Amino acid sequence: FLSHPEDLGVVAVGFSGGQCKPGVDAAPSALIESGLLTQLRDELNYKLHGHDTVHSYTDLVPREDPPFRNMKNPKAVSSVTQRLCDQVYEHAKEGRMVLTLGGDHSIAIGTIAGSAKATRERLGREIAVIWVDAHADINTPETSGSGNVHGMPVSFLTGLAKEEKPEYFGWLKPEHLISVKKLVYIGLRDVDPGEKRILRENGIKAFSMFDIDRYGIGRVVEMALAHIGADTPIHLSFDVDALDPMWAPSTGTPVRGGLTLREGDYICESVHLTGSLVAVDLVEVNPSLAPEVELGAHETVRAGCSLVRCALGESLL
Ligand code: 5AB
Ligand code: MN
Ligand code: MN
Ligand code: MN
Repeated sequence: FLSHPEDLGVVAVGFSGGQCKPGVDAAPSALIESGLLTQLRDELNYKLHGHDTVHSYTDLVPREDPPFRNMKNPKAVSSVTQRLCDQVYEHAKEGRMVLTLGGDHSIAIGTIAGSAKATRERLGREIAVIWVDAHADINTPETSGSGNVHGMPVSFLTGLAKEEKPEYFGWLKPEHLISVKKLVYIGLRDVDPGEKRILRENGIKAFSMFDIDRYGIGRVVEMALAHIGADTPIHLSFDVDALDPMWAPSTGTPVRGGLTLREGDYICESVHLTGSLVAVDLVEVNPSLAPEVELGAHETVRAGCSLVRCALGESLL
């Protein structure tokens, strides 16, 4: 689906307004400093675009941003994701693969909206989304207990949550949205009651940790790919908290009983092998959160780099 598969649009987003813990904004720099982009360039032979800037979008964060429909920092998240949507769109419409380094998971509102729109325009196709996460991130503003937008991106992207006002995600138009039929989850183990209802009522395909224990990661990925169908452009949105805290302790909402690093890498490798990948997000690395900060941050950054390299083809022999 890519007209320039060796070209990689990089969008580094130091944004943390979709949740309340500081630190996740430092992740893109930490990932880059640990050598990720150099490896992509020198070892995987990508031609990088947009890699020189880590965007913090401070100009877009308003001084006053009171809750709206229960959402925290609604104007900031809306305007940052809107800008991000344009940035991802600009890369994707050139036929480049797009890599976004977050930031908290609210940023997927922008990245997926941008790749959905570009793929519609360029190929007349709908994208599929593989959402790898401990959480479903499909709360509506009304079902959310926390008010944190990083727990809501999928509801806005599927149109299950709607808002007219442009400053509160009303900028999302039909061309930005994805179908619930082409969405599939892997790794779930901490889903809110309201989210379970939404998943059930909309028949959304989800593979939880139970399914991974039952079938093994190989069959789960096979079933996930079969669900979206061969020959469909794929956007992979990987929340590092899908991994067990043993591998990724430095993250805002860790949940025990998760994927091993190898299982995470395997998902990324398999998605790469389809040849249908058009965009990847890596989110929720927070280098300042871990029981033993220094060690935990290092391990989490290392895991994040491994996932990205696998998604971009490192394991091809
Ligand atoms: B993450 C929770 N469901 O809505 C909520 O890390 C957690 O992007 C959301 O997956 C976790 O606040 C968001 C309780
Ligand atoms: Mn080219
Ligand atoms: Mn999560
Ligand atoms: Mn998430």
